[in-house]
Amino acid sequence: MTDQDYMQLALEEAWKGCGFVNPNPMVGAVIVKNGRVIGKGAHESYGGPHAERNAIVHCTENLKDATLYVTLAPCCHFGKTPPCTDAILKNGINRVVIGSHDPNPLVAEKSVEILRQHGVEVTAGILRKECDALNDVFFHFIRTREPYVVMKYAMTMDGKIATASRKSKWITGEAAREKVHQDRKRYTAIMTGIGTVLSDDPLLTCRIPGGRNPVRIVCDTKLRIPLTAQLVKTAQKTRTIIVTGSSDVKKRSLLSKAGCEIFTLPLKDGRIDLKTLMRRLGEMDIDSVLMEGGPQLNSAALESGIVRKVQAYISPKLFGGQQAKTPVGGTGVDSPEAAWHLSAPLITKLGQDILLESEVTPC
Ligand code: AOF
Ligand code: ZN
Repeated sequence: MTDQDYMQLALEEAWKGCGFVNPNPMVGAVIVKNGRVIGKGAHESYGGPHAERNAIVHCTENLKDATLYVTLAPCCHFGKTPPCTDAILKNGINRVVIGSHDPNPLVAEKSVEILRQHGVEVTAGILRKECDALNDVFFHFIRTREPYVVMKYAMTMDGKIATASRKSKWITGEAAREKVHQDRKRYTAIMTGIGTVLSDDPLLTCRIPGGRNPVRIVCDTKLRIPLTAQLVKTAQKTRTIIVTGSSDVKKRSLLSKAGCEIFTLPLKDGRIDLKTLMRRLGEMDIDSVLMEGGPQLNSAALESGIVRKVQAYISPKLFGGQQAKTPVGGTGVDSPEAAWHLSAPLITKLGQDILLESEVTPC
């Protein structure tokens, strides 16, 4: 087994924390001695022990002269838990292999220095790309304090998200839908627009075993959401935020009574200012938002510059129809040069469908 193989095991371990550690990072650790894995651990819940300490606790034998593989540089600060560097040194681990660098200013390169000063051999950057991808949310949030926004849509091969008669259930197959539910667990919040609520009456919950529901957010400028909407009817059980510019006192009070939280934001050109909304969500420690909206919300989000990743699910079907909707509305760009530029996509095959995932290059 190589360093890469052990780091791969640590990465698999890290996923155990998916959906339960935000806004902290997902981290996995593996401890190896004489060519055998003697302990594994993950950061499993927000505020709980870090991955390194969990791996140490799970060790089946003495750790002296063992190697620790960890997907993110160990911490060296007193936060909710004591520094992992202390535990590494106390247990006589003599080599530490790191995936990602930690941008947290409390950690940065300090922990590597501490370990080296104490004679521990440190190798950094093993499977760095994979380890960085695991925590795209954490890295973005710790730098900006604004949520990492993922714009998701499902379309046919002729680029339609609904038929001309506005029917959209179901475009993609089972495997693609399963991936969407995993993402509803991974990202802290899910956001949609009033158009989608009125046409689809969605629940926006996570329906996989061991899942956890995202905070549900509806952008509803004029507070048109019906009290009979599934989102409103289930708001007592699952946190639901309606973002509006309306001061309709009666409707606000009825929605509050049903368990919804109402956020009032000043409107910009008659629309919710999504950048301000993101700042406000960031203050609430909401580190990530999965957008499952329609063409209006998608164009507003792109125009306001909040989108960091685009997920396009493409199904081998054709809907046709001049009036059938496409994923991004608004007026669009004038010339191809003015396009939003995306990174080369990661391509995943999901049953008959494919998923293209690209980062949005900031302007
Ligand atoms: C984690 N889990 O496994 C590791 C982290 O507030 P604290 O004490 O939990 O510390 C959070 C910081 O610790 C986090 O921002 C990151 O920089 C570092 N490492 N955090 O939540 C872990 N190894
Ligand atoms: Zn730590």
